[in-house]
Amino acid sequence: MAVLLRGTPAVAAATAGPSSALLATTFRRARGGCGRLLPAALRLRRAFGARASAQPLEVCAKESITVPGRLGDCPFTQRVLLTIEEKHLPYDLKLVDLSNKPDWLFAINPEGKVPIVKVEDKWIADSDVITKALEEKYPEPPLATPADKASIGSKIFSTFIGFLKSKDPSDGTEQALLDELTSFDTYMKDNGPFINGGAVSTADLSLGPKLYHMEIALGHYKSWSVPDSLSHVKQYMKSIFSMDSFVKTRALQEDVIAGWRPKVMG
Ligand SMILES: N[C@@H](CCC(=O)N[C@@H](CS)C(=O)NCC(=O)O)C(=O)O
Repeated sequence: MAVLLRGTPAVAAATAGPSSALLATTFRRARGGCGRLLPAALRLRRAFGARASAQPLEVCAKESITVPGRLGDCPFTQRVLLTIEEKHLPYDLKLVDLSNKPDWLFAINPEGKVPIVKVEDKWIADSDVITKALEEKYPEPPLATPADKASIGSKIFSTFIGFLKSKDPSDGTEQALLDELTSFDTYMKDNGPFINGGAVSTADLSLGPKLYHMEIALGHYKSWSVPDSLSHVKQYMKSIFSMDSFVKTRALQEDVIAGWRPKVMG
């Protein structure tokens, strides 16, 4: 089963709590600003961008397992949605029940995974490939992270999963995660507030959802949280998690918890 969500722009999601963000009314992103006065160059760029993307992008995404008709808990999908939101592009979400995958899903992605986005009449799978394609087709505002910084923080997700799945408190998985977070903390102290300095870029949009999953899953399953000594990591998470685009596209905590359960139990 799939649920197609189209709707009018809504500002409610930016201020609403986690349980009401991205419900079935809010999926077409407003273009341009919100009544703010923009510099001429930015107005032109946005006007051009809006023309280039008159048709909403179609995005296939995981459906919530706790609230039908709502966006689910896939960090790769959130990364893609954050990119689309930060580029001010309109989009329609097609929610897919991953526990009962429809045939059409395999027709557009034989792997049967989401996210999948239709760019120039072609379905593209995998968040890496999708975000690169979006950057090429919609270069404004530029979001690419320079190559020498693109892998900053990239081992945090795998070490988080290792620790989450671990049943032996002395197997070193917690320390492996702490080592990655400590190295990220040192980097952010010298280079922040974002990975590429002052402006958010693709590396942040990829890492942010993964840190969100880490916080919720480790908090729930291991009563663990990022140590206060890693203050730059904590500040970074706070900044990313409070971005309007993040609030609008984040998963419900219940979905994140339910989504990781098989890995914890397995
Ligand atoms: N490398 C892919 C991973 C996508 C992925 O694993 N998606 C999960 C949901 S978060 C999925 O569709 N799982 C369905 C399945 O594995 O059958 C990406 O970056 O887009």
